[in-house]
Amino acid sequence: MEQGVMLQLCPLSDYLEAQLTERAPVVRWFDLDEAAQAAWLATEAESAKIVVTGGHLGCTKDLIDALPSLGLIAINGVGYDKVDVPHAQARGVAVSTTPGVLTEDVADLAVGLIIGLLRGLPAADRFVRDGRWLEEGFPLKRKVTGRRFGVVGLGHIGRATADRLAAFGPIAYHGRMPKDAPYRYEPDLHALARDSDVLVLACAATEETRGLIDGAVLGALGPEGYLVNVARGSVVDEDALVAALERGTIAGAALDVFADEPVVRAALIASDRTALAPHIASGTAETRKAMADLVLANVDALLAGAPLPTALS
Ligand code: 8YV
Repeated sequence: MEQGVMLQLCPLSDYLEAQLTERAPVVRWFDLDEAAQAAWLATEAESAKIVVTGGHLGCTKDLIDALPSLGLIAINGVGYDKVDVPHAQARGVAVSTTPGVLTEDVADLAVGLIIGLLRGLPAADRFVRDGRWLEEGFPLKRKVTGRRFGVVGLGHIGRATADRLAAFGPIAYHGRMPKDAPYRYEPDLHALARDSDVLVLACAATEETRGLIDGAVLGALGPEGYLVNVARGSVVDEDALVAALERGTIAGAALDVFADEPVVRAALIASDRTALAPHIASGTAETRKAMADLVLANVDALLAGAPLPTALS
């Protein structure tokens, strides 16, 4: 395929940006304002062969439709909820992701968030920095070992999370169907929430899982229960979550993902029941390098007219 131009929709690692520019001219789409984007499309749209984007951002249907020669949307991530994949594929546009390489990091972060939330690590850090230790002791927090963990979505990330959490306490999981795993399958999400001390979200964001964690599920989790989300913000009804945190109908929540990120609701920021992270689950140098190499493998394959290594089917 003629190399064409690549549209880069969001900032990427220095390594990936440098590698992309070695392959073809790159248009930094996120640096252009709306008028500049429209002007570019009016004259250059035909030249764009590849879109490179993040899992959190995807690519709009409008942009797909505005690029007649587009051959690939290369997502630097595993989530493809922000791309209308059937629509892209119907237009002959392949969509690739970076499966496998970020599983362990996301699972590690889920465990870190659980310990951080139950032991109050964000507040403990502030406590030392603010000099309050000189005046008083840090309040007692909650024990992690012995908790009952419920995992929603036992895909690769859910399984890796469950395997780590098994060192701390009993595991049950919910999903569309039981998996070949040494953990208790719970077909009823409300029952899973009721029987869990910590409910960890690791499912894909789909129409089916949109708002899955609603007031009723949070109510079932109960005033001693904690919610941890390393999946997508859309899986949680954030109004219901804010209400549950404010009323103390759940004990707390640790969140790496948000409905409208990077905008985080003031109520989640203000709550002393939350531990918050800026969507960093795959954010290690090692994993971002491995993700970048998978993006590049797909870009190279498209340019060479070869089969794409990790395209969605
Ligand atoms: C990234 C992600 O933060 O894999 C995903 O779907 O959301 C994350 O790994 C993001 O895609 C980085 O571009």
